[in-house]
Amino acid sequence: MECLTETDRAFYQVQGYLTVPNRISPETLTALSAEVDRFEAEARGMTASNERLDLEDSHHPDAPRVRRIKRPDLISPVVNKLMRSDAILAPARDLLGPDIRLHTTKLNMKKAGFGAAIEWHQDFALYPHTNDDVLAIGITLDDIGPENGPLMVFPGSHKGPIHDHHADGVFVGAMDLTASGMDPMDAVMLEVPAGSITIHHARVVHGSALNRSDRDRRLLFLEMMAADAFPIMGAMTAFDGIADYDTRMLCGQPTLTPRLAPVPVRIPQPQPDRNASIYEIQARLRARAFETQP
Ligand SMILES: O=C(O)CCC(=O)C(=O)O
Repeated sequence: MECLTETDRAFYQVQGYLTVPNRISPETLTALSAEVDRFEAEARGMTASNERLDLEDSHHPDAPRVRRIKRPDLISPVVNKLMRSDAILAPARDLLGPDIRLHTTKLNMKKAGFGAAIEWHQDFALYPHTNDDVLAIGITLDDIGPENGPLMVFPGSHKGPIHDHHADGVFVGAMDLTASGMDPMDAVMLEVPAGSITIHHARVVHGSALNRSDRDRRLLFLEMMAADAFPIMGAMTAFDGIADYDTRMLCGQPTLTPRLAPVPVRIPQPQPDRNASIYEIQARLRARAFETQP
């Protein structure tokens, strides 16, 4: 083990999540916040989301509202450096082994007063792989408490089925908790100070509410998997052949031999008609659990 304890790893394996408080240096946190400010400034004057920024439904060119910075590892040197640092990769290796590939990155803003909810879902429903050594590391830019839209997870749900994430015959990236027989009271909130990391297993059921509070909840997600976990047909994982796929190696060695594990899988197809963000596709779910924007 490089940085986690055996107790941490056992907790993650049983519960499907883990928090590691105060893992990110104050200097990195300040640099990340400055990057966020830079991208938010870019949104002024924008009339629609683009390949860099996903805008809130209530965005206005004169009153910019960003809900997500897309692929910040590609447009922010600070994020890219952090993603490749031991602050992130040491705990990742403790849980996934030495060979790790990036799936994607995103910085969900959930700004004070209006930051959008993310409906309950399992990441593995969006991108099923040949084994489930797949997880997301969240880096908290702000203190996270019950009031500002904490990430919520159902402990142990990563050992259960992949739930139905379809509505009206189309994949919507969100599940109806009631239909799946789950009670929101069983979810736990990941409350951690700024500069901490959260880790959640790709099969764990998770979501987060609208941020009505007066405090931002900015959370950078780095999603990754063991290098021998390969996407299954229909997964929302885009790459141009193996050379492109291998550019995503974060550490260790790539392989051409997927490890096949007996994991439950549902194919996230048919997809909605356009390449929309999770916020847009989840809007098709009829039984939404969380309040939408004021
Ligand atoms: O930002 C959050 O609270 C949830 C993020 C998430 O699950 C996602 O973006 O897929």
